[in-house]
Amino acid sequence: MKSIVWISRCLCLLLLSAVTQLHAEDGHELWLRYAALPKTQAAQVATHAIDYVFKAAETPTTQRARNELALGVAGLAGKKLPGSEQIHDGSIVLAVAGKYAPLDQQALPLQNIGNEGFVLRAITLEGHAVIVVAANTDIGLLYGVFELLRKFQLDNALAKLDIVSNPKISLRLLNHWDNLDRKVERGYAGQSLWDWWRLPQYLDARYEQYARANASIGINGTVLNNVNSNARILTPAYLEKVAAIARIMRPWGIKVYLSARFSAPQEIGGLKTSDPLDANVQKWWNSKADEIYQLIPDFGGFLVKANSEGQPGPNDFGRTHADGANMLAAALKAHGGVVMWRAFVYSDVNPEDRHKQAWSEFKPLDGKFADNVIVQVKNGAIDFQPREPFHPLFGAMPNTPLMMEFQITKEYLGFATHLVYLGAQYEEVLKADTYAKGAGSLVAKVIDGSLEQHKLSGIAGVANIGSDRDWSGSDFNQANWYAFGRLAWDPLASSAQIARDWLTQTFSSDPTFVETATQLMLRSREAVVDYMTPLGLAHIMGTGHHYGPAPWVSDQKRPEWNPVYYHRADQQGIGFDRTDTGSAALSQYAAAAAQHFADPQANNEQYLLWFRHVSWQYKMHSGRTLWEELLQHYDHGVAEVAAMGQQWQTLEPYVDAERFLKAKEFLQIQLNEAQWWRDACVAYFMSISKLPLPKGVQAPAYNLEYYQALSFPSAPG
Ligand code: BDP
Repeated sequence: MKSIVWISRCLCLLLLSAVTQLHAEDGHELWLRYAALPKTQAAQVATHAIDYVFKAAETPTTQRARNELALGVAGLAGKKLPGSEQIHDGSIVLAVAGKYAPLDQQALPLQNIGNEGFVLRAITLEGHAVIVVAANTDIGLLYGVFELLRKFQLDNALAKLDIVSNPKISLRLLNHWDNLDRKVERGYAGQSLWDWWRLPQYLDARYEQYARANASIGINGTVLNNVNSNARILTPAYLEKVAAIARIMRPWGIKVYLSARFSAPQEIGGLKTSDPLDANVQKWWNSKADEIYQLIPDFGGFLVKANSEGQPGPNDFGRTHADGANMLAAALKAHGGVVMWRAFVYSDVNPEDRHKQAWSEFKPLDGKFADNVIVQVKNGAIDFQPREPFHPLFGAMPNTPLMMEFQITKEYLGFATHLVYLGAQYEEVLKADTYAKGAGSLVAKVIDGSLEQHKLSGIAGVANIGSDRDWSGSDFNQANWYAFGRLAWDPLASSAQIARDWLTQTFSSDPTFVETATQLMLRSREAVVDYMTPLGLAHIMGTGHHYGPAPWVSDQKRPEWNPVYYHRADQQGIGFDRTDTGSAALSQYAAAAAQHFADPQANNEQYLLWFRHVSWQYKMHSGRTLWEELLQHYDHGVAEVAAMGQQWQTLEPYVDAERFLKAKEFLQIQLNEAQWWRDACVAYFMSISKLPLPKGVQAPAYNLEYYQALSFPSAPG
């Protein structure tokens, strides 16, 4: 009997270890693997992490900070951190201000770091060489621990550690476009993480893992449901489920928010109207807010998509966006909640250039929003294209706090399979100069509130997270989630450095690996621009699913849903004239920004066809004609993807087999599809320009009709 038990135990263990191995490197651990460091680095960490001394009140958050520290040091340096009362050389001192007098005498700059910041410093304390992690709050301490663990992996100068850090932006949020049936709009990583059906009784372990991953990069809020929202999320049964998620998020410093459907008073409240000036409607929202805060005392607030793409909104009742936003803001005000009101609006009955419509609608409302409203603006005026000039509303509404909306999920950038590092795109937008108050009025300064001294500031990323084991549909997509969080914390950080950090934490700290893979990631952004939409082209993708090239589409009901609306190619030339001879969208920018975008002398051809309509024979700075240049960019994009594939191939010795192979195969898909984009666009533009291909330029693999006939009825997202 005994031996049977013994044998079955061994079998179980074997099975378990096989399973562990199977899942060992499938991307599930994200950048929090804490894999063993190389010997010398591990030894360094071990000397700086003999034990830890805890000088803070015990809270669910500090518990998590301590666990994380122990977990990290165990993984990285193979060392158990015992935790002790006494300080020694090599102690890590975790302290919250006011809890440990000797540390308070050290004059750490705690008064400058607010509620979420931290100080990490190697100092001598009570005669011992220690590293302190100090903060004003337990959440600051948790962030400090994550940063310390990052430094253990990245830094060789631990004895000189000296970091004072606090987030520049106060609301750092993910936006989930997740529906209640678990479909994710524009999601390519499986189903929604939120298992509404089984909530609140069943709490998937992934909720906590999700919260931990977000906390590790400083994200402090999450909007759980789609902006194309279902009013049911506001019913009591669903609010219970939301409250259950909020309880898991709370210790990690993450607040929960909801997308609110503007017509909810009619749809679930039994009212005849949702007019924001109607007293009964106001009463309904007030009591809805009270009900929510009863369940979720730290509820963050509402995100609203109104009067956009068929969603209900205040315009339906003859009211403005400010009327709508302020009504919701009033309901949340007493509870400390905010309204994030989206500026992504355009209308099919408005003949004005789509680029101009949000500005025209929102600029006149500047200063008319309540003080707990923040207007959420997409990075560009059209829609998350591979490259867009920054949205003209940035810098144009000085009296209203504006927050940034980036897309992390790659709706227009090859979905989950293409390797496109978006950190580079985010950085380009954040560091763009609006010139609103002269040179240096960067978009980053608009959204961190510093340009106009706004207290409320925010940034949101449309999440790429789903139920896939690797969370984001590919390992490299995790980098976009990570980069978003890091840039939300510090919008002027370098995306190249962030890529290095991510690679080190996610794959390997080997310098050859990190340098090569960083180059690969950095070139990926320009590659996608080149093989999809070079020289300022935009929105020439397939209808509905938004995958693959379809510059020929011209049969959609709304003019601005047709790619031909955007490229305006004819036999003479190509591009959207947004100068004064065209739609004059350029005039929505400060003069110096406009000059940067569209002055031929400014030598900025990245945006040429976005702002100008030019002849196919237009002379580019290279000396080539526009036609030749366009072809050159398409070919370059494809060649870049081929080169990325080759670069990845050289990295095989540094990466575990499972993740190596997945990235390799995805890069092959990307190469095939880059070629498809190039060939289809070249075939189409040839048919319009009637120009031959210059010598040496390869003809598309198939004729135009072939590409036009492709269809994708079951595309994901
Ligand atoms: C577009 C997406 C659509 C979203 C919309 C939005 O195609 O699915 O609902 O943006 O942001 O890019 O509201």
